[in-house]
Amino acid sequence: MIAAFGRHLLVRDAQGVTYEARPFGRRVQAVCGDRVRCAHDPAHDEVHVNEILPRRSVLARATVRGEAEAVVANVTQLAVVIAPLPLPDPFIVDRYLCAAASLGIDALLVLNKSDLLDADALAATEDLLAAYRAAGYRCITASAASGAALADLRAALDGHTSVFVGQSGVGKSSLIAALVPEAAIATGELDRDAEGRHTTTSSRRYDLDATHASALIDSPGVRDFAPSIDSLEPASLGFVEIDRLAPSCRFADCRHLREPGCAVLAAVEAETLDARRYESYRRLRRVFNDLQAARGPGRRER
Ligand SMILES: Nc1nc2c(ncn2[C@@H]2O[C@H](COP(=O)(O)OP(=O)(O)OP(=O)(O)O)[C@@H](O)[C@H]2O)c(=O)[nH]1
Ligand SMILES: [Mg+2]
Ligand SMILES: [Zn+2]
Repeated sequence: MIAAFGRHLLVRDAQGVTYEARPFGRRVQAVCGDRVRCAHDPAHDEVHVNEILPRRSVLARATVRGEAEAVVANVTQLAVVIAPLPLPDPFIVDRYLCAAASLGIDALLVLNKSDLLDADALAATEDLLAAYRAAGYRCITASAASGAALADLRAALDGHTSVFVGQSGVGKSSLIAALVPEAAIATGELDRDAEGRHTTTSSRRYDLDATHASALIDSPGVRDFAPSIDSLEPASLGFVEIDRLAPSCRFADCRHLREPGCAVLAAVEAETLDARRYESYRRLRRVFNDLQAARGPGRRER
């Protein structure tokens, strides 16, 4: 499925033909990226989406009530986009990386608008990226406007279904438009906000190449993102660099908060673990606990 606008769906078949469709029945809650079974209703000349095929992955956000809400399905990679402007919120980045870890899918950081970076801004953003590089995440500094590093980006997207996520205005749609001519046309006709700016209002999938082996999903920008992290290992919440240190903690069930002999706290102290990433871990624990509590008594972790 390519896109959903409420109950108005856009689907594409194996031959690449696009159809407008409707969900058949209330239980069919398909999201962008879903593989669906459709039927043509000759009486109304409509295409019906009858069934969602099993999902290999589903990126979900947690609602304030602690419930999981599917955002996109069947992605194999999360491309988290940041830019010098709007100013990056690294906590949002960390939450997406946490979601990727919980899904067991790849994650990639893209710093867009490299054409805007003067020497000072470049140093500040490189500092931010250094913590992610140290943790082992792949980072690409690119520009949709100048075309810089788009070949590197394309290579990192090859063979994947990647969803582009991040704050509004970082250039997700612009990057996708620069990579996929079809997307450039689609975004040209999209809705504008009050200030006349283009802004994406629903997720949409594009083939990156003719073989359908690689695809990109554009998604609406967010102000915040709370991953639905039910399945996560509470000991690390997907922070790969904490994962690596945890076996050295004195206690096997160490939460890395104030336990004696904690290797994570020691690494923060020694400045070998990024203090901001560690703060992000603590904040995410609180979010995780609050969401568990919102879902009802008895589910709060310790
Ligand atoms: N200078 C510069 N501007 C860019 C670049 N990429 C995007 N922009 C501009 O940034 C603004 C936002 O770009 P979009 O692609 O709409 O951003 P988005 O992330 O899709 O935003 P939402 O759909 O609201 O989430 C537009 O005015 C773009 O022209 C870039 O590489 N360099
Ligand atoms: Mg957009
Ligand atoms: Zn510890």
